[in-house]
Amino acid sequence: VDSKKWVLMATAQTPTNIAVIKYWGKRDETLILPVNDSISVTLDPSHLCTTTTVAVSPGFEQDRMWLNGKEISLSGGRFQSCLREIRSRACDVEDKEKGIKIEEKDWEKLHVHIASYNNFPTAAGLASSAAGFACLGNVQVYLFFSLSFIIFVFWGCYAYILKVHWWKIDDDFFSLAKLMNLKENPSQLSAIARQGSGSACRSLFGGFVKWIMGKDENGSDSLAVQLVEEEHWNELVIIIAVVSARQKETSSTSGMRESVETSLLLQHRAKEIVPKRIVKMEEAIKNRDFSSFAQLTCADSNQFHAVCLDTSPPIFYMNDTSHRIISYVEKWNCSEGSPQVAYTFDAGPNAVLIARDRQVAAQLLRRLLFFFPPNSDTDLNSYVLGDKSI
Ligand code: 2P0
Repeated sequence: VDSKKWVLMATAQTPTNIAVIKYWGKRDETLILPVNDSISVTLDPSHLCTTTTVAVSPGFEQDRMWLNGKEISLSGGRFQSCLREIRSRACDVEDKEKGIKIEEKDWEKLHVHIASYNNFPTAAGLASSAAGFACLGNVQVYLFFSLSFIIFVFWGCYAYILKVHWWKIDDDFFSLAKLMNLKENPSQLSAIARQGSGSACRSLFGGFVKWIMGKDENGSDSLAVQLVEEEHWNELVIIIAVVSARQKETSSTSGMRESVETSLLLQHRAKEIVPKRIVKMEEAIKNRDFSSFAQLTCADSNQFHAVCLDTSPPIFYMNDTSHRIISYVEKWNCSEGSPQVAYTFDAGPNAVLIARDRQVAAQLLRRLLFFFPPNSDTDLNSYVLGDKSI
């Protein structure tokens, strides 16, 4: 590598995932090893995703990163460990046409520039969430691989975002891994993503994904696997209702640390409840058994929030509106005689609602708009995504 004139770039789109059996609690904080297995569904990146371009050039003097156009610090340990892991696996890259050759040993010396944008609708306030993406540890990782979590920008009304297609993952997904010509398979890459942010490892596959907690102390077997192929259960529709105008007060990382330290319910859940639930959930997904799927999803969300309440001091992620949505869905399911909609809430008040099919989703959307009308100053069209599919 002798010329300072070239820049090599790779771009990737990275989706988010929503857990139906939650990850909450680490047994190793540095390696990010969880206390239980978890299962998630990967969302369609055309609706909610981050597009990341990674560039490398001998002309770059340091690693730098921009999030939605604003430069952010890369000093965090998580970022550095991911970069180290990726660099150590980087392979030769050659572009004969342009006369560029980067050998394995060169990657140690080359710095990267990373630019990342999210595709949340700006008018909805969702895209202006650079500040709302408070946990830069997460952000840094998902820029590379995937992401765990999208922390929505909150405002005092609802946004409905519909997902109707399962996303199929391909090689373009891994921007940095691609740039550095990594040979690892997605499961092996997931173990690197995990070290940046736990739930990020589940976004390396489409469809339903399980993060196996693993047993090794070094974390080598704590990785993600795809449970069923992307098209397996494509009748499901996911609607995300953005509920609150406030940013969450307790980050997931510190919240789960406090729960591990203080909640007896967490210990019981990790040992006695989740292992059985994981088996049942895998069965429900395999058989496309919506009743069982919905029952397990709702129960696990409720237990995760019960663990938060069992933490000292207690952590409140849901708000009154979240509770009203739960009551509403429970009543609806009860009146139909079998579940039509599953709900799940992560470390925040926003509702993730999973409808059994498109008819139910259309009904759900109408009912949400009726019972939880958006603020009058909201332009609904600006944040209803994917509604044409319903
Ligand atoms: C999950 N959450 O399974 C659960 C449910 C939040 C509630 O994974 O510390 O941002 O970076 O590993 O991945 C959020 O945790 O935390 C999370 P770190 P992460 O999706």
